[in-house]
Order: sequence, then C-alpha cells, then structure tokens
Amino acid sequence: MKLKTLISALTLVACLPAQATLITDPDDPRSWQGATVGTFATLFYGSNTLANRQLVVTNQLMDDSNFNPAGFSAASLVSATGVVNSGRSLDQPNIADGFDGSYAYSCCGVSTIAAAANGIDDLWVQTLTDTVGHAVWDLGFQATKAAIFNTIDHGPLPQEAIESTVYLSNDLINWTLAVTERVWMEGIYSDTSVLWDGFVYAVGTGTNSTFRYASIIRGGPGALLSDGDNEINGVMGLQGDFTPPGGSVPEPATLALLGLGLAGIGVARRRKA
Ligand SMILES: [Ca+2]
Ligand SMILES: [Ca+2]
Ligand SMILES: [Ca+2]
Ligand SMILES: [Ca+2]
Repeated sequence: MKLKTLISALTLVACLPAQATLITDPDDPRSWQGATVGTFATLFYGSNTLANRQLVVTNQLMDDSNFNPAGFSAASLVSATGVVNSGRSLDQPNIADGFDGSYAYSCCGVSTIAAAANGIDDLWVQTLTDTVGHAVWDLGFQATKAAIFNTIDHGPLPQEAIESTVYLSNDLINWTLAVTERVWMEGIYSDTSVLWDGFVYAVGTGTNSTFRYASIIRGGPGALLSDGDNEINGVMGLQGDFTPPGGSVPEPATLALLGLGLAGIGVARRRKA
C-alpha cells in the first residue's frame, strides 16, 4: 500500500466512535506501572478490600486503554500562580529513539509555561501550589467532566502517576473537590512502550453538574503521592460520556489498526532505505 493511501485510511478509522476497555474483574491480577485494582480501591474508597475493588469495577473506574486527545481542544491555563518548570518528556511514540520505556525528560524552561500547559503533548508544567484557585485551566465550555493528563517523570510508581488534586468551579470563587470517575491506564499513546503518559484520569463533581474551570494543587486528598512535585501535561473538558465535544475517543480496535498501519509505514520506510 502506498504511504499516502495508508495515511488516508488511518485518518478514516481514527474517527470511529469510542468503546471503552473497562476492567471487569475485582481480582484482576494485572499491574499497570505498579498500580493494581487494589491501588485504586485504596485511593478512591479508603482500603484494598474485595468490596472496594468491586466498587472500582461497578463504577467503571479503570479503563485498560488510552485516551487519544489528538484533534480536540485542550483547556487553557488562565491563572498561573505557582505554575513553574516547563519540561519535555523525551520518549516519543512509535519511534525507537533510545528513550523507549524511560521517564527521561529535559527541564526546565524548554518552552513557555503557557505552551506547555495548553497542549496535550510531550510538554508539562508543575503546579507547585497548595492553594485552590492558583493554577486554573479554563475548559472553554460547560463541561461535565475534565480529563487530567499527567506526566510521570520518575518512580516510585504508581505513586508518581497521580500526585495532584483537582477542584472544579463555575465562578472561580466556589470550588468543589473533584471526584475521579475514570482512569485510562495506558495514558495518551497507543504505543504502550511509552510510560510517561500514564495515567490519564477524568474527574467530575460526583453529580451531573457542569463546571467551567479546573484548579490543580500538588498532593492533596486526590493524590497517590504528595512529595510536592506534580507534573501536568494538560487538561481537557469532556462531555457526560467521557468524550471531548465534537468528537469521540478512538476505540481500541481502531488503535490496533493504527498500530498495524504504523508498523506498515515502518516496513515501507525500511524497504525504501
Ligand atoms: Ca520511543
Ligand atoms: Ca503509555
Ligand atoms: Ca513527579
Ligand atoms: Ca502539555
């Protein structure tokens, strides 16, 4: 297949609707970078018991796939108090770049704070504040959920994966502690060798109320770890069905196809060479 044809075909399949790969077994033996069903049972419900692991399953909290943000608008940082240290993660997806599977990054000042905070990409910032309302993203519309895109910069895992707490507001004055409603274990890339992109999680108010702003503090009650140095790639407002407005998250079958396609491109490139 010609490269152009292949890319067109991939663009087509990338627009298919979402289908989650939810964890259904409270005793699922798998571990994602050190995180198990029990890790989330402890974080969300207080302890690692079968009853709490069953709550993780019943409430559809864990999704063993990735959240592909490509093509959708990220939220904008509108208050940057305490937001510092733009860094760049070095392992790129679908490329053997010598950083594969590592948390390597370059820091600091690799871009402006705004550029790092306003795109879902390889750039991140730290929200080194304990004050709600200091580091604030505008979701751009009345969102039902907000996706928080972490960056993992080092171990120990899984604690480094979620080291922030999110608060939600409509007026920048009254803030509600966010409730985590879904975690995508594989981050943003279908290339699962990339580790720094996990975990993406979606929060809401716990009801169906909508909100316009999300504030992120380091540590706090929503965090697995509170050692003071959280890394945030970006934020995105979502609709009630966990999809960004005007589109949907590609389903795993699509991602598998995309992976095959990219492998095909690799073969084509090697043949050319
Ligand atoms: Ca790579
Ligand atoms: Ca990943
Ligand atoms: Ca960190
Ligand atoms: Ca970013």
